[in-house]
Amino acid sequence: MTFLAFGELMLRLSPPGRELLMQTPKLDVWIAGAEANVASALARLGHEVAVASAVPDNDLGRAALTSLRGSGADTKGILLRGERMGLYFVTSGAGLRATEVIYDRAYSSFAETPTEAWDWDTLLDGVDRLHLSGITPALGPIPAASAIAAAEAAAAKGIAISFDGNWRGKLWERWDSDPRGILTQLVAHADLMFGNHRDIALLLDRDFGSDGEDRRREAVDAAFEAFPKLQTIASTARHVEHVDLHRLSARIDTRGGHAQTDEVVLAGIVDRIGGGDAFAAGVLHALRRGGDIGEAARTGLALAALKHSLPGDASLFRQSDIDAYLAGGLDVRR
Ligand code: KDG
Repeated sequence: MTFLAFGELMLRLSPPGRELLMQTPKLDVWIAGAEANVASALARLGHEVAVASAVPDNDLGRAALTSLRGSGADTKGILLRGERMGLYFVTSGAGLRATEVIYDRAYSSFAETPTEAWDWDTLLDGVDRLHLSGITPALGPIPAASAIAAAEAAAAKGIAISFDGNWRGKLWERWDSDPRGILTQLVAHADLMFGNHRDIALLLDRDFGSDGEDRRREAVDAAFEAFPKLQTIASTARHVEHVDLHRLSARIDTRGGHAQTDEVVLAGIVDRIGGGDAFAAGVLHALRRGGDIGEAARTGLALAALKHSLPGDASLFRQSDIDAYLAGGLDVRR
């Protein structure tokens, strides 16, 4: 195994089309969870990747495992335990109504798994990159301790760690949490972070003002100073013109330079959820192929842009789709 993603494997329930939860008679079901989304996207791009998670030993858990296996990801590190699958509901926006997320994941199998149940020696065997995000520690003190234990175990073995900020205020607010105190312990072990100047502001308790290239560089320089292991910080900038019309660009900063893509216009968006995970997967994919940060930024942006064309959380794309996207031309491919 090369990549290991640790996080909650979830079910996402969405009213079809633009319906509201309180109006719809049916729900579409998708497999979700930010870290699992990254893992399945990487697996579809041909990488060896495993997921460490926990699901209940019932048909919901088994359906999630079957779906994840379908992507090519290894699910041996997924514990069958506990009572419930973590759920979340997404109501797609329309017109001037924004997309809305409701979490229903308290007491899930993953959130209730004790820290000592994760056997990091076995889970990390053969792994050369552990992928974590800020969602696991937001779930409560036990998942937070587990994420820190995972990062410490990986660091002790010399395994590289990527960390996606994935700020989820609704989750941190549910308990007496200390996001900065916890997240800094994770970032301290990471060589690669996905996050923008707002994520960095939270980590460093500093205000870097609003968007802008100078602000961004000031923030990343401060992050590089605070976290000596950190070598690369990748992020997207999104401008929402309308729920169906966004502009997206990508940027990667290293200690010695940066790469910035042009902005792409995402018109007719089908589903934006999972775009950040697709970006992370695209960056990890390009770097693993030996690409430089320019290629990584373009590939991450391509995968993120392509994800917006699909319903559900997952990125189902192959290298040939990325190549076709980067070559431009939107006419029928025959
Ligand atoms: O990036 C998509 C995730 O937000 C989604 O899969 C659910 O993991 C999830 C979360 O906590 O928001």
